[in-house]
Amino acid sequence: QPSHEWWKEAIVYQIYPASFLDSNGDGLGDIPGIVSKLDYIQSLGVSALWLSPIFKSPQHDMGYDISDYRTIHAPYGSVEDVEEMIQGCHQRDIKVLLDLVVNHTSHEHEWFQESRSSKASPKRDWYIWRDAKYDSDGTRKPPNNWASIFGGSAWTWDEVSSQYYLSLFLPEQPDLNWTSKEMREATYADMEFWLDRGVDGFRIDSMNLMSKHPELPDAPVVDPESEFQSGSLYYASGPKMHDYIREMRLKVFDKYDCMTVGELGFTKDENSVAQYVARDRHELNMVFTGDIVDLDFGSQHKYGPGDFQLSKLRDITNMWQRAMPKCDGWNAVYMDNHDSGRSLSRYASDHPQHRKAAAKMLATYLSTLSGTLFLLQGQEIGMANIPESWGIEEYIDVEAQNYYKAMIKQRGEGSDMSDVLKEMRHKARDNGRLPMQWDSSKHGGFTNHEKPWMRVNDDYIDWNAKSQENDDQSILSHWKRILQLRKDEKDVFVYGRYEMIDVDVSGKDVFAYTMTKWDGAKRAIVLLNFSTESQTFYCEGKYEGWRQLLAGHGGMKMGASGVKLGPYEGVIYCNW
Ligand code: TEU
Repeated sequence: QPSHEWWKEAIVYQIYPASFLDSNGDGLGDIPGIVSKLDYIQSLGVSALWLSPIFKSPQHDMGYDISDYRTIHAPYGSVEDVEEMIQGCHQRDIKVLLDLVVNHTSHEHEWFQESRSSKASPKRDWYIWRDAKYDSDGTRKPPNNWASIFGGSAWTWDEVSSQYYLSLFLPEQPDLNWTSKEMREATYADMEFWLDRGVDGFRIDSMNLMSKHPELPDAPVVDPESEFQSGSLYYASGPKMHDYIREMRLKVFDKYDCMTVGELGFTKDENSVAQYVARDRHELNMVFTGDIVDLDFGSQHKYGPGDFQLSKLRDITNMWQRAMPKCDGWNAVYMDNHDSGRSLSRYASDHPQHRKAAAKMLATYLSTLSGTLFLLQGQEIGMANIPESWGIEEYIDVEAQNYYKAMIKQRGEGSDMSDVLKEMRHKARDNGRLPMQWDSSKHGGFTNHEKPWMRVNDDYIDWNAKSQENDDQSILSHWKRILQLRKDEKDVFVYGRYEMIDVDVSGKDVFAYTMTKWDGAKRAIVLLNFSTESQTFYCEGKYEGWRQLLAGHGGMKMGASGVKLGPYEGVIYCNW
C-alpha cells in the first residue's frame, strides 16, 4: 500500500503574479490581488499555490533574475503582504510554495556586485569566472563553445574584472558556483528566511543545472551552422548534483514539513530521474521532467516545426506512471506552465466548437493520474493561446524576441516569417503568461489601468471566470467536480495503479487506461477522445455494466458493445 503524504495529495495551482490580478491599477498583478482571490482559489478545490518569483528583481526574465531573495519586487507588494497571503492561505488549508531560483541570480544581486568587483574579491568564486581565449589573430573568444539557452554565447565578458562569467540564461542571470560552500550556506539561509515565515515548500528552478562538469569542456558540434552549441551534456545533472540536493535536504528541508519539486531540464530518462525521486534516496519529493510540455518541440529547436502526436503523450504517460511505483518514487502531473503554450490550444482544440469539451477532457486526463497535480492559472476556465491575429509586437518574452530577431538576421529583413510566428503561437512562453480573464469587463477585469503590462486575450468576453462560476456545465464547474472526485477517490487516482489499454483496443485517437486501488477492490477506466470525430470504444464485454463517474452524465452504465465518445469527450467508468 503506498504511503500517504500531504504533498502527494496536493493539488497545486500555479500563479503567475504579474498576470493574476492587479489590485492597485498599475497594470501589473500583485500580492494583494492574490489575497483578494483566495476564496475563488479555495472554491476551485486546490490545496496549494505555487507562485512564480515575486522577489526583488530588475525583471530581465520576469523575476527569474533575483537581486534580493528577502525583499519583494515593489510593484508586487511587501514581505508583510506575503505574510498576509500565507496566513490567508493557511486559514483555508492551502499551502504556499515559492519559486526557489538558486542556479543563478540577477547581475544586480549584491553577491554578484561583490564578485565582479575584483579577482581578489572574497565572493569571486561564488560565480563562475574564466579567462578569455584568443584566436591566432588576437580576437577574444569565450572560454568554451556553449550556447546560452536564450540565444548567443553562454559567457558574458566583464570589462570591470577582465574575465568572462558563465550565464546559461541571460547575461543578466550569472550562474552561481555551487562548489563554493559559503555560497551554498548563504542560499540555505535565504531558504530558511521564507520557511520561517510559514512557506510550505519550493519549486526549485533549473534545479539540475547547479552542478556543472568541473572542466566546462566544449560541447559536441550538433549544429554546424551555429557558432555556439548546447552544452547540456556538461551542465545538466553534473557530478555533484545529488550531493547538493542531499545537503540542502539535510540542512534545510528536513527541519520543516515542506514539499519540494525540482525542475529537471534535459534529464528525461527513467533511471536518472529515479535517482532524484526514489524514496530511499532522500532527495526531492518530485520533479518536473518537462517532456509533456516539450512534446511538440522541433527536433533541433523549441520553435522548429513540430506537431502534437497522441502516441507521444501516451508513451510519456505510460513511462512515468509505471516508473514511479518501480522506484518507490513520486512525480508531478502537469501539462501547462509559464514556459510554453497552453495544452488546450496545442494538444487539443481551442476552436469554439470544441473548446469546452477539449478543456474538460484534458482536466479529466490530468485529474485521474497518479502523482501530484499542478495546474496553471486560467487552465480551470479553458484559457487559450495568443490569437492568430496578433503580431510579433505583442510577444514580450525575451526568449521569443531573441529567437525572432535571430531568425530575421538569418533570413534577412523583410523575409516571410509566418512559419516562425506559427510555431510561436503554439509554444512561446507568452502564451502561458496572458493575464487572467476574470469577467467580461474591460481587460477581462484583470486591471483598471488603460494598458495592462501584457495584452489580454481578445476572447475574454466569452471565456472568463465569472461567466463560468454559475454555469453547471462550464469548464470551471467540471474542474471543481473532478478535483473533488480525485480527493474522494484518492486511492484509485492519486495513489492508484495505472494500466494502459492497448491502442489496438482503444483505437489510435482514443487514450484509454485503467486506475486500480492497491488492493484491487476498486477500478476505474478513463477514456479520452483526442479527435474532432466521434469514436466508439468497444469494451468487448470487459467493462460492461460499469457505472459512469461524475455528475452531469447521469451514472449511465457501459453497454456490452462499449461506449460512444463525442469529439474531445473524456469519460470515466468505475466498477463500484
Ligand atoms: O526554466 C528553465 C529552462 O530550462 C527554460 O529555459 C525552459 O527550457 C524554457 O523556458 C522553455 O522555453 C526556468 C523557468 O521556468 C524559466 O521561466 C526561466 O526563464 C528560467 O528557468 C531561468 O530562470
